[in-house]
Amino acid sequence: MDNCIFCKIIRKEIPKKFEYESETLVAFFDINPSADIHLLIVPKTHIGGVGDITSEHSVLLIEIYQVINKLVAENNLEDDLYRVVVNGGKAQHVPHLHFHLLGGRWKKMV
Ligand code: DGP
Repeated sequence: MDNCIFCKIIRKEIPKKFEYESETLVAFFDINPSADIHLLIVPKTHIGGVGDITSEHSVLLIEIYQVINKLVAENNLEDDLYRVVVNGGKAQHVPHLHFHLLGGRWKKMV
């Protein structure tokens, strides 16, 4: 998608340090963190949001949770507080499916 900010990040048109990258996914820190650790896990393929998920994405969804588990471990969150949040509808501001991994103390709602 030409004007999608996350597609631009994925295409590396906007410089961003990736904490994780595979053929299908990237993860990077949120620009406006809502918690001590606030990572975004983003599929490379443009899926608008939760409502656009189909059975074709079943493998991708498992990969997303595997990467979340990896990032939880890397950030020593197993025994700390962490949450995984996916916003939809008016709560979603970037219309490209993404998963928020929030660890440690919350500062505000995502
Ligand atoms: P949501 O409201 O669920 O769509 O969350 C979108 C999140 O994306 C929000 O927490 C801020 C973050 N975000 C938006 N633009 C950028 C960006 O250019 N870089 C980074 N790192 N995060 C961004």
